[in-house]
Amino acid sequence: MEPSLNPSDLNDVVGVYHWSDVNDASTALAAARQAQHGWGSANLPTRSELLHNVGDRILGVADNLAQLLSREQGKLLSDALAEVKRSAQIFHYFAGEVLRNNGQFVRGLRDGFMISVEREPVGTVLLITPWNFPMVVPAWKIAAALAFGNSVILKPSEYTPGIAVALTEIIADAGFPAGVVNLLIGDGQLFGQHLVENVDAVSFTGSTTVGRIILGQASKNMTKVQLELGGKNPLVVLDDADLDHAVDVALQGSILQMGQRCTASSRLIVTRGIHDAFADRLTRRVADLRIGHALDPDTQLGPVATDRQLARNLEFVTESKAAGAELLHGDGAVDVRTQGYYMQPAVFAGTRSDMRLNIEEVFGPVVGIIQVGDIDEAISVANETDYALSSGICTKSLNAAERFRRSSTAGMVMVNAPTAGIDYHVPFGGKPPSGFGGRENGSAAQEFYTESKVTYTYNPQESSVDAYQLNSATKNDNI
Ligand code: UN1
Repeated sequence: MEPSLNPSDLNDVVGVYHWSDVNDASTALAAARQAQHGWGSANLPTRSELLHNVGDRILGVADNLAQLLSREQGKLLSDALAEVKRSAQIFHYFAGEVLRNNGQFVRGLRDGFMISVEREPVGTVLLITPWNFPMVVPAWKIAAALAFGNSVILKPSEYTPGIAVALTEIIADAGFPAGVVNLLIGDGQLFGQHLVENVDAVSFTGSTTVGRIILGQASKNMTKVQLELGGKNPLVVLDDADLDHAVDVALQGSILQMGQRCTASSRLIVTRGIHDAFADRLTRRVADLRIGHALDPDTQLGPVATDRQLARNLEFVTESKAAGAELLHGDGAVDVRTQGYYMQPAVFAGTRSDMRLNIEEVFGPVVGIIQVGDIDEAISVANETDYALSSGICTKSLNAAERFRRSSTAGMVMVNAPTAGIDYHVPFGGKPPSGFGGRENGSAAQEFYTESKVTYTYNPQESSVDAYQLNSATKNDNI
């Protein structure tokens, strides 16, 4: 049994949870396997209604879920409520996708042949989810997996078990058959490999380091894998940008939600003409943020979610100072009444691409400004990264935005908008090593959660042509 503490107030025990072991994992696997067949062939309107029902139930208890999410993860109550509501919308969206899982029916190349292409469930899928969005990431993986007829084993971050318990209880109460959705809590190192090798597919959101390990394990039995990994997302601000708007975008993308997003804007690349005004205004906005308990309605910046993450963030601050970056804000003490994982957000100027701050994903409110001469240099610096998740540009020039869009190596490009924040009805994700194995959400979800079954049907009674011959010009003796 492990206690889960509130990052805003370490005296507040949010819950005490049983951590699963390898026996629990085997039980979950057997249950999921047994339930999958029935679920995969369940009546489509029933399947759709159940998913819709989950969305409705989430909305019915949205305030309670938001409280729990905020207490467990440390995000502001308003952000938590937005995440809960979006999770409900995602269940509603995928309820519709159940009925849009259309195949194709086409004429074959040989006369008398008809071919159907249908999408079948992959089978039993393992969903491994992070602590930064502990409701919406499980929601979009579970909803998609279920919509297309799979059974599910959810393994949420050990830092956020409570919201996963709440979500899976809602799913159970909505009327899903037993075994269709299973939950394992705790240290994935104890049972993760066993599951990865024995399920049909794994969808993982987390660090690139762990993603690589999962990919290695999956190779044994060729388990289908989808990985949504780290980022080092550039936000370019050009001289002609609307200054207030650009500062807003940078603040949203890099500091708010404590920078705890894989899509966070973590390199601010700013051209010379606007640089000083931008750095000055951003610093003032950051310095004005009220840091405090996430449930306090006056708070604008809550705590970091975990002790490990706090230590990592502070290490980046110390090291960047030592490396010669200029700390514009972030050295002061934090005055909060409760004891929690609080820190001042840090903004550095005078940083370079070769500094660790601009190379590794921090996952915290620590951001560096890189000054550049013009758009050409901005584009090349933006692409000076191993990651390829999201990128952004602030400019009034359509031409500059279009050039940036075409040259960016990232999987997603935001124009005059934060690199973070996504829509669930379009594909989401990056290129390796930020993503692997296909995108999530929108039309991409069906690709991952189904396999195609192609059936060729020949009717000899209806065709006078030899079935084993292609039509004249393309006749191929090997067929
Ligand atoms: C969102 O922006 O609402 O950390 C979710 C991230 C993604 C989730 C984004 N894994 O940015």
